[in-house]
Amino acid sequence: PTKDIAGILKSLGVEATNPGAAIGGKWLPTTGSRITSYSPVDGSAIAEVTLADEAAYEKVVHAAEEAFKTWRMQPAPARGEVVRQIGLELRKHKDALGKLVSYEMGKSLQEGLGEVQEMIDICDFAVGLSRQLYGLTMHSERPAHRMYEQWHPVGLVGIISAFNFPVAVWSWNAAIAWVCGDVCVWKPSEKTPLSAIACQKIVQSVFEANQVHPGVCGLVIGDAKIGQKMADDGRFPLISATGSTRMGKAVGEAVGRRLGKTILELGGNNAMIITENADLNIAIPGAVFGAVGTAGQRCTSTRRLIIHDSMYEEVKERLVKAYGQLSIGDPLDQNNHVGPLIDKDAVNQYKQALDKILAEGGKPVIAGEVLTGDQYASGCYVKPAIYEVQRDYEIVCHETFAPILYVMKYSTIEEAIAMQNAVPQGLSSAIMTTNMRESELFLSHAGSDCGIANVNIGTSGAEIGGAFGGEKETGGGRESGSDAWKAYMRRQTNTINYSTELPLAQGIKFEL
Ligand code: UN1
Repeated sequence: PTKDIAGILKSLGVEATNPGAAIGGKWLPTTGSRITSYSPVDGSAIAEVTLADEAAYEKVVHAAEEAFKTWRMQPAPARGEVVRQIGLELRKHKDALGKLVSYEMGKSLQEGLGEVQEMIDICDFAVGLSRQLYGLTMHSERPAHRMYEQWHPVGLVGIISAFNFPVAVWSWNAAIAWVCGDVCVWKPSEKTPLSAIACQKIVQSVFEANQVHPGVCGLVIGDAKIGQKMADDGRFPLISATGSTRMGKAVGEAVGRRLGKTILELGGNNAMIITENADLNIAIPGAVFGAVGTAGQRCTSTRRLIIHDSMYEEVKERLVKAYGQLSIGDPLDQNNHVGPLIDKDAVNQYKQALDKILAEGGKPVIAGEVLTGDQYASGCYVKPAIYEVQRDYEIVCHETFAPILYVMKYSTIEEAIAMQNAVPQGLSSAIMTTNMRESELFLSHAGSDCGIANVNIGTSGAEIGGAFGGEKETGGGRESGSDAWKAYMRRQTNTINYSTELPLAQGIKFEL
């Protein structure tokens, strides 16, 4: 299935060697180091990218500043129309882009296509939103005064995204930011640069057809240093960063020092509670997809199962049976359920985590191992593992970006919720129950402390219509649907006096 990769790259306009910086469709020559994007699927070199250097970065940021002056004056629905056309263009390229994402990142083809579908969906959402950037009107306490609020674009939005959703997370930010009147500079993960280049080309064709200033969509491919530069750069009023908690703390600190705004969407350590009232025909597939989907490399992946005593042995047995049916291999082959990890560094982290689990006293239910053999020649394939652990192990409180599932027991629902909350991260959570008292407690103020709390569905696979993000070390930011758009705009309160007097608020008298 990956044999047609040359054709896929060609149809998306990705060359053998690509500059790593662009202002719309203008690709900038750079003198940065040259990197090769290797596929974790089969270890092949796909294409090369020259990383953005300082001069290219400056040009992209400068073009964004220029572009903002005209883009912000376009009516929001006109900006929405451009985003609508991007959605149409993405539909045309869904198959090729989905395959490239799958081949470059290693997720299953279904998930690669699903990711492009998320991009299409967020474009549709943003088009409607472009006519709904509502502010409130308030009644003034002063006679013949009108008071209302309006939302203006913030300006340059820096988007830092991770390898695991190499295209969708960018689109959640960019599509919303654009209808809000902002301009974007994107620093994708240097582990998935080609998927980013393909997106830049898709957008550019629409921009050119609509005479949009190319600076509205900037791209700088680089390492953490470029991300840090953006975080320090006062020309970006807003930085939206998705990735590890370690990265988010560095970005948050830098942006905070200059009192800029951030949207941080960082690590998760997502648990599913399986109660004595769970329907296991839903719970088991939900847990398995959550734990092994994307090879455990979603920030929403299920990492912990908190299981009622009375169900514990049965759940374990059914998990072992389900894991026994998983086929691991080329993610573009639709018969496989689990693809590779992103690279060998990730494999090392997986191995280190397994050592740590055992050192802390964890017991294998299904022991993890790195897979070898012809079809695993890239060295990036690992076996999805399950370990019995105690809730307070250090490794259990840490997000390992790999298919490792921890199982543990509880006896009361209050205890289960406390266990679910007893980690530093707060992204996603789920309860499997048919009992209304349990599910309502889980969703109450005394329940899950996460940004996402689900009943009878897994922890991953959120829809774009809701606000996406989480609390605590997950960073507190919200992207995508609901009113997440407000973070991309600045609020202005306006009071207008249409009388011939100058009454003061709070009844203050000031007479000359
Ligand atoms: C991420 O892993 O950074 O809910 C995003 C999900 C996806 C998004 C995950 N819609 O699993």
